Amino acid sequence: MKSKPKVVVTRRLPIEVETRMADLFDTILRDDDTPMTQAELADAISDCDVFVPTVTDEIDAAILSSASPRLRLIANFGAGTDHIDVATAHAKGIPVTNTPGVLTEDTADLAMALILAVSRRLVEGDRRLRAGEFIGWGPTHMLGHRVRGGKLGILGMGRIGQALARRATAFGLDVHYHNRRRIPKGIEDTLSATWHEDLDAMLGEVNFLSIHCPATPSTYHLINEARLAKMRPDSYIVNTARGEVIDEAALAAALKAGVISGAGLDVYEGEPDPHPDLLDLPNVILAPHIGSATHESRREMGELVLINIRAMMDHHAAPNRVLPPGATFQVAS
Ligand code: 8YV
Repeated sequence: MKSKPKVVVTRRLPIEVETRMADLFDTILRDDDTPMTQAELADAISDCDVFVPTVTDEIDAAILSSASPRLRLIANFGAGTDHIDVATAHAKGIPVTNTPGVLTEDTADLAMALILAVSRRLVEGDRRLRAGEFIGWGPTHMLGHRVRGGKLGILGMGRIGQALARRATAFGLDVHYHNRRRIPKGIEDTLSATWHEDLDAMLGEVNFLSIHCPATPSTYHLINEARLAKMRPDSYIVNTARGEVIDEAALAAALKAGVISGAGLDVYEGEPDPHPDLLDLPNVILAPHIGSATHESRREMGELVLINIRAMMDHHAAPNRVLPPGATFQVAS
């Protein structure tokens, strides 16, 4: 590609990323930071060489049918690509890239923070104090559960799951995991992690369950009413992955009925709105999808978007190509 590619960005990005993009490409940036409507997305994708969406954009087959014949790349700002119909993009010859790796440690930090905060009732305590309900220390006030010595179940032992395992060990948690495939023995040993082929068996054992698998048809509502019923009443669930992995209505009911003790959530099925029943429950922490919300992660995510676009322009394979299941990698011409 000889002239500068036209790059359309759907949301405001960190200013240093926008500045660099504007230097390098013919970049169309947003003035306001609201998610685009489907009509706006269809319009935006119809006239560009590179499209840069985020998790708030639903890039389905209908949007892809509006894509400009010039469209050479969808460079997602974010690691998860469940909001993009990657199979249809692939069939149309449009590569999709993402931004993995750079947000791993920050997201694992948030998962660990939620484990600590929910089991020690930190947010509930803050709310109570502000409401004037702290009338002094009491021997039986605000009791939570001890982290050290507990068992943590990690559902999805990829980069972020492994980063959480490293933190959890330092807090004295015994690490268990369920993953489609067992991770290599050497990594298991380094993480002192025990593999469970059977998710249901792991659920009955753990004090904490932290979700780190992607949202796919096979992980949809993986944690449902029946699986919640297998968990211990003194256990907690943390989700910094995707809301769709948990049946949120079933989770709200389980929390209300005391089937489990609490939850720390950063992601929701109907984002941005959590299930309404969750809003009234004291034993739930509701974070606003901030797993990668550090200046550092967001800058580095922008860097990866730039690198993927530059590689494509130079006729190299974009380094962070995402392929649909079963597809094989082909170098772009
Ligand atoms: C990102 C995320 O900030 O990377 C992901 O998949 O869930 C978030 O942490 C978001 O996707 C930005 O598009």
